[in-house]
Amino acid sequence: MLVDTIFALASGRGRAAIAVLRLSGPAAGAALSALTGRVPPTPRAATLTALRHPKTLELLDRALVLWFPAPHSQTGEDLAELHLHGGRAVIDGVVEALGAEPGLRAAEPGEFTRRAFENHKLDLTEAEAIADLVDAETASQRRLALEQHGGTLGRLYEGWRARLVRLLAHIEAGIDFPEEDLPETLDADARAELVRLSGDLADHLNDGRRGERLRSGLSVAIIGPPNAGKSSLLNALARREAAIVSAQSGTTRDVIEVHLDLGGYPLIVADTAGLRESTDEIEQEGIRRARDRAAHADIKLAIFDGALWPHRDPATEHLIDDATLVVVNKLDRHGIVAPMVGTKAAYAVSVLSGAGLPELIAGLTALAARLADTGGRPTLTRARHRLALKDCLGALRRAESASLPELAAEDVRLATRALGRITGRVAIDEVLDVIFRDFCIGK
Ligand SMILES: Nc1nc2c(ncn2[C@@H]2O[C@H](COP(=O)(O)OP(=O)(O)OP(=O)(O)O)[C@@H](O)[C@H]2O)c(=O)[nH]1
Ligand SMILES: [Mg+2]
Repeated sequence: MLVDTIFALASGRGRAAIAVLRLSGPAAGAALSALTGRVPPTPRAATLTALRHPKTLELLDRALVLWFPAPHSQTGEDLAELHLHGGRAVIDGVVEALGAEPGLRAAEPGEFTRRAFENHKLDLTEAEAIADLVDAETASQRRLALEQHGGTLGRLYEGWRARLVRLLAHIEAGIDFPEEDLPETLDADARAELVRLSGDLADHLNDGRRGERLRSGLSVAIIGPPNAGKSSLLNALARREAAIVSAQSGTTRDVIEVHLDLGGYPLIVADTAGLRESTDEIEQEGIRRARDRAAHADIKLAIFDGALWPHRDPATEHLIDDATLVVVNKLDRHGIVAPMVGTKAAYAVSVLSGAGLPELIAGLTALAARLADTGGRPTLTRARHRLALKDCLGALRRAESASLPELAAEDVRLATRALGRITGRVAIDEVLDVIFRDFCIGK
């Protein structure tokens, strides 16, 4: 099969000191020679060289060139990196020249990483980790992506898959070589291993969605009655005037979101409309959205208007649960230092003066850590992993209760395939398309 040679800008668009362009494939060396007018430079060494248009010989840039001959490259193919000066005209000139070379074309999204996967340089969990690393906005997301990139998750799943393959061989040996009488059920060893494996999987699945939460950001909903200071709190957390604040109740109608990095945890904080009975159609819709946010949030900040203390809005109080931090605002007006709401200790704050806010932020960070800290254990980070693991566990549970060893063997085979879908160690073209489609070009 003839493989195209692909090229793409690996660094971001826009003016920069340096722009990195990568080429990968069998014609990479020839294209490099055409641009530099010489044989490819010493492998894996930085070489400063002039780049000229192969046809017009016009000088395009003086660039640093790196040459990685196959198979010792990121993609496993011949690969070259051009470290250009990061100006538009420089990049355009080189891209135009490369596009005119035989066998070269612009890369599709994710194509470099896909080639690395197809050449067994990494498994699918590691490929996904590259996308996550590029998207990581906080330290904890970076840590999670780096662990997965290092192969911890892939190794865990491959370890389980290897155990399943051994178990399958064991069961099938019993079927193919029965002594005298055909075995009616699984032997005790096989059964014990099945139970151990499904226990391990169930533990891993029962992780409170930590990895997925960390990867996508924890959702926080600020809820409360009108005028309690929800928008003021959002602005204080965001340190900017993201939402309109006014003494008029019913100011906020729509959901307003800000992204925050709190102690390394990614938070998506939403300010919502004040909860109250309303006849205004727009406000009613806002309140419906507020309730919807509250229902789906990982964390709720229930904020009460301390100026009305001890009155507390029953609609807000009703929504308090384990993942709720209760806040009584306007401490400057009520002066109660340790308010209780039901059985819950509330944070007394004044968003206006800033009093009590450090304690509230510390509490919020601690709760985020409790919900998203993976404790360094390999943690699934995507719904794709979870689905495959659930399929695998389902098949193992069926195998445990199978009436015949033949049926158990078939279920174990299905379980093995389900795990293989995660790391990509089985034929799974349709899964590949879905994963690499989400990459951006040049990765
Ligand atoms: N005294 C005092 N006033 C505050 C404090 N925090 C907010 N306010 C005032 O309370 C009023 C309402 O604040 P908002 O932040 O708009 O309240 P909200 O909960 O978003 O209100 P709605 O959007 O109408 O639901 C404004 O006039 C704020 O300036 C505080 O800590 N102390
Ligand atoms: Mg508001």
